Amino acid sequence: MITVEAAPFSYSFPPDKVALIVIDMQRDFVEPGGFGDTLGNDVARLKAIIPTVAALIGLFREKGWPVIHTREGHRPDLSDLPPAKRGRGNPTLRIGDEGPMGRILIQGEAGHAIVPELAPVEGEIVIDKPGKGSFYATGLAAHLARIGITHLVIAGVTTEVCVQTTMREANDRGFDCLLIEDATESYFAAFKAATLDMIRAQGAIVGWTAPLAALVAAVA
Ligand code: C5J
Repeated sequence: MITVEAAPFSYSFPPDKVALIVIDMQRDFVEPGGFGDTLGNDVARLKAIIPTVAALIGLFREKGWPVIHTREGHRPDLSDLPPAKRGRGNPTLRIGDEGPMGRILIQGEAGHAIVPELAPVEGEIVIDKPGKGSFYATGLAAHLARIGITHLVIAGVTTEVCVQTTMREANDRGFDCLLIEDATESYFAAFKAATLDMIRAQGAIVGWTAPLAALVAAVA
């Protein structure tokens, strides 16, 4: 077992049963003109974590541990987009509309791609998901079962939406999850802080959190 100094108490994982899930590090969330921007958010906050996420991915690749990427998005015919999701909020462009990086949040468009610095390499699993959680309407659970994963290290955006939803889904399915604090970000600093608190509360009711440095120190 490898033990990480984490909160609310140390997190231990078997190195042959751990995987990294990098959630939605797509141009649509971190670059101007994408989905996050159309909703009125400051995307610069999210772009800032790219080097830390890259270092985390590098650590897993170096160790030969599985790296899984997710992408939020929809089919070009919008058949997997609930009207409630398309109608939500007051964005300048809605999901499926043509934007500067192609159609907003649509599979295959430039904005849907993972940022080049974090691009998946051959052999890494990429999960396309229509919802906020990574387990809903995807093959993620089957992939994790097939490769014998019991512990998940989690990174990506946004902390209180897709990251938190995925972590709760994973927790309910029996995975022990560690969220890397400086490898996740929200458009709202207060929401990130509150989410980290909620995850760790009541004796790690959803899971653990730790900075990347703590994980690096543990695996050294
Ligand atoms: C959002 C996400 N925030 N990836 N998606 O709509 O968190």
